[in-house]
Formats: sequence, C-alpha cells, structure tokens
Amino acid sequence: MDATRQQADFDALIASDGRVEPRDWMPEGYRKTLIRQIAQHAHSEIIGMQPEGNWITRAPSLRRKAILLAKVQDEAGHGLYLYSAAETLGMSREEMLDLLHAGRQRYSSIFNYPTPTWADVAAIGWLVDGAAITNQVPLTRCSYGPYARAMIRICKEESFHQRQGFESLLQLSNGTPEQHEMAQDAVNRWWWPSLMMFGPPDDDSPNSAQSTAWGIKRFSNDELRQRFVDICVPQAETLGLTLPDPDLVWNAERGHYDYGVIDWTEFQQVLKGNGPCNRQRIAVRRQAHSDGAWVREAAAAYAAKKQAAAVTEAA
Ligand code: FAQ
Repeated sequence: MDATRQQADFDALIASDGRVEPRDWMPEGYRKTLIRQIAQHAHSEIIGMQPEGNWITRAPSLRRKAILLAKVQDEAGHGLYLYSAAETLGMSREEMLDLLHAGRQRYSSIFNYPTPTWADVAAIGWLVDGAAITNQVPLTRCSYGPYARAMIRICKEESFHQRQGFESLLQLSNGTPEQHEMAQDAVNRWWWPSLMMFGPPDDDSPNSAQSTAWGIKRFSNDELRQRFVDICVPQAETLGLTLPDPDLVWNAERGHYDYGVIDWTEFQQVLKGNGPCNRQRIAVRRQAHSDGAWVREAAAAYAAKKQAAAVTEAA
C-alpha cells in the first residue's frame, strides 16, 4: 500500500474514533508521541512507589500497612502494564529504563516532593491519585488500543487509592488537634504540586494540539485541572480542611471555581531536575535497577536453557 493511502486510512480511523492497534500503520510522530507519553506514565508509576513506599514500615496500624502495601504493589503493576503497552510501539522496556536513568525520559513532577509525615501518604491518595484519575479516565478512550485498555484497569485501582487516601485524611482531620494539624499541613504542601501534574497551561503546552488531533488527549491540560479543582473544593469541606489558596472562589458565571496563579517557575525547576527530591529519586531508582541485575540474568539464563532444551527435543 502506498504512503498516501496508508495516511488516508489512518486519518479515517482517527476521524471515526476507531482504535489504532500495534500492527496497524501509523505516522512516525504518532508512534513517538505515544512512546513519550506512555513511557513517562510508566516511569511515574515506578518512581511514584518511592514517596509512599518510604512509609510501609512505619504505617500506624496493621490495617493501614496492608492498604499501603496493596497500593504500592498496584503502582508496580501499573508500571508493568504501561511498559508493555509502550513495547507494542517498538521500544523495549530496557531501553525505556536506560533513558529514564540517563534523564532522557521524564516522570511526573509530583514525585519529586518529600513525604515527611504519615499524613503525606493520605494526602497523596486524595490529591495525587485524585489528579491522576481525573487525567486518566479520558485516556481510557485514547486512540491507541493497548494504552486505552491498560487505562481501564489502572483507573479502577486508582479509584480505590483515592478513596483510601480520603478516608485516611478524614480520620486524621477528625482526630486529635495534632493529627488535624498534620493533615492540614500535608494538604497545604501537596495542593499546588497536584495542580501542576496536569502539565503546563494550554498556551504553553507544545504537544497538546497534535495529541488532541490524534485522539490521544481528549481534554486540554487546563480543562482537566479545572475539573479537578471543582471536584476537590467540596471534598475539602467534607474533610474539614482548607485548600491553601485565598483566591479560590465559586464563579457562578463560569460555573466553576476560580483559583489562584500557579507558580510555573517552580514547575519548570522541578522538570529541570531541581525539585526537592529529584536527585534522590533517580539515585534510588538506579540502585534498585542495579540490585535487580541478578534477577534479569537468572531469567535470561533460564530462558536460554529452555530454548536449548526445545531445540534438542525438536532435533
Ligand atoms: N511532570 O505539551 P505538554 C500517577 C512535560 S501517574 C513532568 O502539555 P503532554 C499515579 C511533558 O512531558 C502520573 N513533566 O505535554 C500514581 C512535555 O515534555 P517534553 C503521571 C511534565 O504530554 C499516584 C512538556 O512538559 N501521569 O500519578 C508534566 O501533552 C500516586 C510539555 O507539556 C501521566 O503520565 C508533569 N506533571 O501533556 C502513582 C498521565 N506535565 O516531552 C504513585 C499521562 C507536562 O515535550 C502514587 N500523561 N510535562 O519534553 C499525560 O496525560 C500527559 O503526558 C500530560 C502532559 C498531561 C502529563
């Protein structure tokens, strides 16, 4: 089939809201954009295990520990589905991990912030998982089939993560004055970085127009950020906590909450590697990778042995 015909078929598929599958022809830019986004998403899940994983041994009760263990394991699972989805586009997991470790692929800015108290775990569940779901539910309708399908299960699990965070925060907020203060402090620190998770403002988002035209993104960064703010304000009231933004006010004309100005300089600094924990996160990730070398070697040796046995049997 000639190139013009292939492009026309692809355009027709996108226009009819169909799904692109791994063996279908696709423009090189589409493939590269998906690898960039899915790899970044996978890396976020894997690096995102660190801030909370830090609290598994110090969870305040067996119940909280079991929940947190399950959550962090879910995140590892999400990373694996997403690496598999990205591999269908022709880049191996090893290559993606090498690019992450070399600082040539990104992970979400949010995971470069510290978790000094137990309330941070609750605030991450409520706000970070809440923002992740708001961003990811539309991705279940992404034009690339393997990514869209992976997102269905991921969103179900993120929903449990968000609820456990909300419930934990509610308990802290209704606890002793010290617990309430700890919950409020965590929300104060996680609110603005959570808004940054949605990416730069629409006017400064170089990838949005093309990703939307290709049916990868269904809503803009600002639309999703606004949706998240609108969801969080009443939930904060239920929690008995305040959101650290004096400009947060209901705008009846727009039918949305107005919110204050986001510090995009901070966001850019975090993206450049200068956030509070960037160096630590990458160092821990690299160490985990090198500590796991023996598992990869054992798996390769086992696969080689099995293949040799199959060849002998066939001969
Ligand atoms: N952090 O043109 P846009 C989770 C980069 S999963 C770092 O708007 P795009 C689960 C962007 O890559 C969280 N970099 O880009 C969990 C681009 O860089 P490049 C991860 C960011 O792709 C919870 C440049 O800025 N979720 O939390 C960020 O169209 C709890 C220009 O931006 C996903 O990855 C950022 N926040 O839109 C785990 C969801 N924002 O490559 C553990 C899928 C932007 O041009 C615990 N991803 N950049 O140099 C997406 O939806 C999109 O990629 C956006 C960015 C919306 C993040």
